[in-house]
Amino acid sequence: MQVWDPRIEMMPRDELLRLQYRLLKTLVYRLYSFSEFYRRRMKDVGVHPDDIRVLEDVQKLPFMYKHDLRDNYPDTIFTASREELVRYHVSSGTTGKPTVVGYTPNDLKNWTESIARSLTACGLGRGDVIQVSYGYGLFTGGLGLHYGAERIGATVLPTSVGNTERQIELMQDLHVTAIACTPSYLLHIGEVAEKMGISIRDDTDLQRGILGAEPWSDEMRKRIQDWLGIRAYDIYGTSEISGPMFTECAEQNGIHIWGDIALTEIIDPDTGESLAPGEKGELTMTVLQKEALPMIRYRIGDITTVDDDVCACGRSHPRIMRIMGRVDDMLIIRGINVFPSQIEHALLEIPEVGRHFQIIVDRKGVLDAMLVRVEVAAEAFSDKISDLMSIRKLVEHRLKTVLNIGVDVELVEPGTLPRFEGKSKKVIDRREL
Ligand code: DLL
Repeated sequence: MQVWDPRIEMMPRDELLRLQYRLLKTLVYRLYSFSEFYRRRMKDVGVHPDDIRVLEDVQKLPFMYKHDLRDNYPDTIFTASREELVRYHVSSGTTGKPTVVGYTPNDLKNWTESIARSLTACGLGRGDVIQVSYGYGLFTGGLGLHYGAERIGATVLPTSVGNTERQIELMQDLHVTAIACTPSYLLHIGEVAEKMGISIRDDTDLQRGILGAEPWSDEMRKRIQDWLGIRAYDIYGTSEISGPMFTECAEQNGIHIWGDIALTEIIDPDTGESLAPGEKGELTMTVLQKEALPMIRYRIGDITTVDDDVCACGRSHPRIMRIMGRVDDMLIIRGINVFPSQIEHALLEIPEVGRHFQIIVDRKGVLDAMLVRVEVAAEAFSDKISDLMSIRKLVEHRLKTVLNIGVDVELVEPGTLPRFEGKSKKVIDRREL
């Protein structure tokens, strides 16, 4: 097994905790001394850097939210001067103002090192050809993976998104061994390849997928692996913490969060209290070494659990389990909480169901109504109404059992629902209109 930086990645847990404490203390002193914004924040909750005496004292520090970046648009919160910055990324800002993230040379170095460790943990290295099919540009996916892959000595094919047929030709011609893209885009690539008469499994050298930037389920992983003949690894990050940073290892059992890079907490989203390992809550991170845009107890909004045990691979850093969704993705349907990921999980367990679905939420009179549109699997598709009726009944029954509410199901032909090159949009909530 290859390990990029064994000294850090295999560090005994107590040493790692001491390192985190030292980094936290340094960060807090630096921000209190030099940043008006952070000093004010700390004073508002009555905490001084001297009060941080053990690692758990991180809980005394105030939270940060995405709106802190929006309110300080574009860069008044930065703790590095213009002369020190070497890169900006800008998030698309689906709601409200976009957020701008700045990087110093050290910020880029730490980001790249983090991805180098992660890609190595996924089994990649020299001799691999990595097709980076995340968007290049303001989005962090393309450039983040690009520099991380170069750092480990792999060969990068910087295709970015789009022009899918060409991507598939290049994948074949240049003997691509790994692809980094959203799971949705890989599904699309697989389908377009089939239309071109190419099987990714049999006619390419693809062995690994580094898939993330959107929620996906273990069932989807299984389908992708079985269909395309690859191993699919989950990759996680957000622009505010730099970009894509953390992945699973060969165990495929949780995403390693490098503890010298980020201090992870799981918070009860309602009370703000810290939760124990294994308890489900909102992921909150303190990025320990960021120079240009430090994030302290940043409430990311993603729901997950943390596993603190040393991984079977020997890496000692904590792992987060698959993201179940975002706090703000949760749909409240007739008073019941529903995460789109639960729906994906339930649907993909049914072999007659294809890989694509869409959730439409509407209001009928005073009641919420949810319609799940599902593609039937190509193998299961027939023109016989009676077959389709029984699949629909099965799907409705399964969803009712999992979600505890009745849901309308509409079966559609394979290839009908929209396909996505970047992050997918699976939920249409018409109640918002
Ligand atoms: O999506 C960074 C990234 C690029 C991650 C490439 C992975 C690969 P943002 O655009 O700021 O950054 O969006 C961050 O996307 O808070 C999650 O809600 C979601 N997300 C990212 N990775 C995953 C994942 C990039 N593996 C937001 N599983 C996050 C589930 C994910 N959700």
